[in-house]
Amino acid sequence: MQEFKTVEVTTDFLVIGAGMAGAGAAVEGGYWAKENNLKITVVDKAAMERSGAVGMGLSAINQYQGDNSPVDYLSYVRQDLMGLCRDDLVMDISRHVNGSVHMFEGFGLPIWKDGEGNYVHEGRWQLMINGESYKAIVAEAGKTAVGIENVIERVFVLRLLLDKNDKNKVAGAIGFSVRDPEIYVFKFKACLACSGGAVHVFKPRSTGEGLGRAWYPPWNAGSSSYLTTTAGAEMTSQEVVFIPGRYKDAYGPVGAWFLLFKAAATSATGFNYMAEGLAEGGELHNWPPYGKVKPIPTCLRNHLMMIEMYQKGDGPIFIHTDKAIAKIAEQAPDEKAYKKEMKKLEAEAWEDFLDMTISQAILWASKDVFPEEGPSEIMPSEPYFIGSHSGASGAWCSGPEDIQTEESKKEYFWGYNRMTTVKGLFAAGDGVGLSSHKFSSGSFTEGRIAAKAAIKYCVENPEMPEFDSAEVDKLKELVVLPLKHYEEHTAYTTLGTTNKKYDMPVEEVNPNYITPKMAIFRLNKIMDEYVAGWGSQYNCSAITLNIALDLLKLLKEDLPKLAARNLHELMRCWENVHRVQIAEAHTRHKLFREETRWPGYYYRSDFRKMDEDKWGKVFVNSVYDAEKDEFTMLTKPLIHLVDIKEVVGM
Ligand code: SFD
Ligand code: AMP
Repeated sequence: MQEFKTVEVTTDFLVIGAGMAGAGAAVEGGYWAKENNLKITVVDKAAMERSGAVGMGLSAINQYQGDNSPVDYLSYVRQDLMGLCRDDLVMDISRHVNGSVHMFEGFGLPIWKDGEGNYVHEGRWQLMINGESYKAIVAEAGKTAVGIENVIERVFVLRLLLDKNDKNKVAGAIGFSVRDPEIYVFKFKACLACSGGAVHVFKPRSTGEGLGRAWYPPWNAGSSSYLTTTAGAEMTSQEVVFIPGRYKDAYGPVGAWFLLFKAAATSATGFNYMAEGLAEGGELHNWPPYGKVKPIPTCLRNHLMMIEMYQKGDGPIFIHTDKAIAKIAEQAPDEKAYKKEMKKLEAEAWEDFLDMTISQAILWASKDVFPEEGPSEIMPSEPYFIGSHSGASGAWCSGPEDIQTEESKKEYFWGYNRMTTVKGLFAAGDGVGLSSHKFSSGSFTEGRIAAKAAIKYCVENPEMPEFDSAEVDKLKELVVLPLKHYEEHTAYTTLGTTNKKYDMPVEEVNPNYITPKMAIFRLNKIMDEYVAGWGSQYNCSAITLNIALDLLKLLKEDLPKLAARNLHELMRCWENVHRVQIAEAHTRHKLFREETRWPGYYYRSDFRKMDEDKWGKVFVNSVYDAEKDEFTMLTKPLIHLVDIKEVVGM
């Protein structure tokens, strides 16, 4: 096996993941680090310019407050999550997010403007952008703020290292280059886990030639969650997945269609399930008070769609793009204006996907779909773990001090904003639980908030912690083990193409090792069939969840046998290790919360209703002991900072 050299990086503050939250952390942290003469380093497994969820671009900024107050935003978020969010975290982002959006514009991001120069809104909180280069623009600002020499790209961070004298404090991290035979050992006072959410834990709907296509990026493999969980940080709401309703097969987002174009969706035979769900005696009345709020919570919108598809068998669901476009164009005063408007709408329809989900535009083109002429199919996707959109999973973090009540301060504040329960370990973006609906702009904002607090932590805790070098030596061997497995055992491979070195056929089947592709298939099958994926129509029970835990245990026993043909596959191996951790945490959380709180995200078939008395005022949290490989489940109280008396009305 090729020799690996060790690269040691000593810094004050390490940002792990240079996505939207990481870029925000770089911009803000770069400033405060300079002020305090500290060093900040940013590391990403990809190239920052196009890394993370926004790599392909976006067509909207989903969180902009405008003149709305943080309480307005909180009321929306709380309702969307069926009552369960952290008021302090949500309002904290809300009060700072306008500043981030104005920064984006300053960096050069084109935001749509109307004739009077005002931003064009998609919905109440969302702004339309020409966002194909959104990530490149934001990344450039982040790189400039920290200095290009402090950005390390194409290094996968595998695990955090704890202080040898204080096991509740971070001291470093270990990773490896995905391009060169190099192991990276980072030493720092504080770090920020902002390595995105988790995709491909559940089986994707895409198969065959489209396999791997998902709404959220497949390269977000649960690293934020893995890094914080295995460092011993308390995690929250790992049971809350996000299932977006998306255009079938290419997963094009629906927001612009529902909010900007005001399209309606119906079942195959034309049943307007949203309108009928709201009407007297409709399904939404079975989920008080959240069935009656506006907008209807995301999970309930899914729930109505799922009833049509799975209970009534009246699928597929159609989104009537043609009717929506016609309704807008009809308002044109004359034939000439109508034609012009149609051209504009057609261009906007295509741009929405070309800016954000190019494959959807390609699929439309290849299937001869003309959105102005006919409807498209939409359907609920597989579940994702994403703390920044309409899910809630992530680390249990300290909130800001200044907006707590006396009661909430005892539970929600421990010294530094966005610090996890492990000293020096901060989180942001998809990595933070219960601070949902922050999207790209709010993730950037949360990265700024966390970085500022982390620099304060470095100033107030100036001593560099020490990790155990014997542990690092062991980890260094572990990191490259999959390459060793492959080299040692590849000759036993029985199927497939030819291995040039050994002149032997190679593919997946080998009695001595498991390839990353086979490992992910196995994980996906377990999660889909027993933990409420689309294959089980999103149903699970204590019985299926316990079967899953048994199967995950067996899978975990096989993970040390992962094999990698090259550095890229080495990353794929460790990504799967990260995914399996969140899969188990999720299954345990789901088992613990004995109710169906988010119908449309998942159903506990043994507890079909929301149980407000038992579960309506608590968050489900967990702590993982990496040495014992044991989870401890617990609850934390839901404390409201403000009363929102009236739901927004039907
Ligand atoms: O329409 C490691 N999102 C949308 N947000 C919006 O504001 N508007 C939209 O229009 C949005 N839509 C949307 C969105 C996402 C996607 C994929 C589509 C459409 C198709 C959501 C936002 O993108 C999302 O909320 C934020 O990007 C979250 O930010 P953050 O920082 O938590 O995650 P990231 O940007 O993916 O970055 C993660 C980074 O970590 C790196 N990484 N680095 C080192 N070691 C490891 N082990 C690592 N693991 C991961 C990644 O490379 C990446 O750089 S719509 O559908 O709602
Ligand atoms: P999406 O494209 O589904 O990710 O949605 C983008 C934004 O629009 C998010 O803020 C969603 O919560 C919101 N959204 C999408 N569809 C609807 C809808 N039918 N009603 C209200 N809000 C929606």
